[in-house]
Amino acid sequence: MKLVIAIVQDKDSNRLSNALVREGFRATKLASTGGFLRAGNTTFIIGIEDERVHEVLNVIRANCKVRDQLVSPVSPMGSTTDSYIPFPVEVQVGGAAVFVVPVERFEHF
Ligand code: 2BA
Repeated sequence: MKLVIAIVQDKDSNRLSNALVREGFRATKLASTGGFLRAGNTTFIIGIEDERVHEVLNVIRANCKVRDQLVSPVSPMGSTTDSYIPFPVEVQVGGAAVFVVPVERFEHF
């Protein structure tokens, strides 16, 4: 068994949970915050048999979009603040950051 941990953008989270339910996967959604953008995102944890991992990954891939987002850096790169102008920079976010980890044991009472 594997645990799929998928961090997705909030904009994709409803569509992804609907698709997972429709395809018969069990999932838990956690509200999370990205360390870099400090914006809300959604973390899905999905316990799944090894042979179905690729199906879950396909559902995630099909329902999570890559988007460009503008970010204002929170602090200057150098040591002087006098001439600091916080130019927004564009970063590409998503579709999803996915970890697949082995599960030693699963009990469901
Ligand atoms: P954030 O940490 O808010 O990152 C949002 C986006 O900012 C990232 O998109 C990436 O394009 C950019 N970014 C992140 N750290 C950066 C840095 N040090 N320098 C330059 N650009 C940076 P994604 O890579 O698609 O990540 C989306 C969200 O997935 C992340 O939100 C974070 O919550 C999670 N994530 C991504 N990689 C992770 C990892 N290795 N471990 C844990 N969480 C991860």
